[in-house]
Amino acid sequence: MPIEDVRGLYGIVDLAGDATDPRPLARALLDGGARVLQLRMKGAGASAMLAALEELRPLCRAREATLIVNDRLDVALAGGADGVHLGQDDLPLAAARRLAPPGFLVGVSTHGEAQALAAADGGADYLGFGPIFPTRTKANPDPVVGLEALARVCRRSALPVVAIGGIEIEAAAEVARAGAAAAAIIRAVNEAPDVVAAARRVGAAFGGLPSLI
Ligand code: TZP
Ligand code: MG
Repeated sequence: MPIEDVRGLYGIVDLAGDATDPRPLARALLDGGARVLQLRMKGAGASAMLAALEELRPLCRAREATLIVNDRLDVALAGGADGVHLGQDDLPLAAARRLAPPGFLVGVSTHGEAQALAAADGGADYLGFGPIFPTRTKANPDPVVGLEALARVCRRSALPVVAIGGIEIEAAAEVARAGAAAAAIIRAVNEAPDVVAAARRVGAAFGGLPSLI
């Protein structure tokens, strides 16, 4: 995918249980305008992740959306995803680059300016940055970084920055004004009564907004 596709809502298909069908949520996020989907299955084994990835790949291909796998480069490569999203405790970026083919996207979660700049220097394709606000979705989250740190990282990095953590629909415009390319949101979108409408509102918050930075 072109890196510019990391824009607006970065949808996360967050599956709590191994047996959950990922397609209804994925379809709703795509219908709501998400151009990127990440498969996130904390605690799941590789075969359950691969099975979910097999379901998601045709949906994303049909919409020309980018498909990223959280944490697991092996699953991402085996399942024909477009990229992987690595946390600070996952495979290091340099090692992932050695294994991944040219053009394969590698995003890195960062939780402070030093980590963000290190990931950019190390050749990440995009930066995750957060948690911007308090979140209950992630177990043991890093300390909240806030909007000002987000704005500083966006100013200092030439890479797209994907803001994450506790972002409400109403806060998406502030996140966009801070300079983020996209907002990765789990609870406020995936648990909204109307997921498609919630996703659309996030995309609209990023559309045509002049950066104040
Ligand atoms: N990484 C940092 S915060 C977070 C992740 C995966 C959870 C984001 O979920 P929510 O529900 O949008 O706070
Ligand atoms: Mg991770």
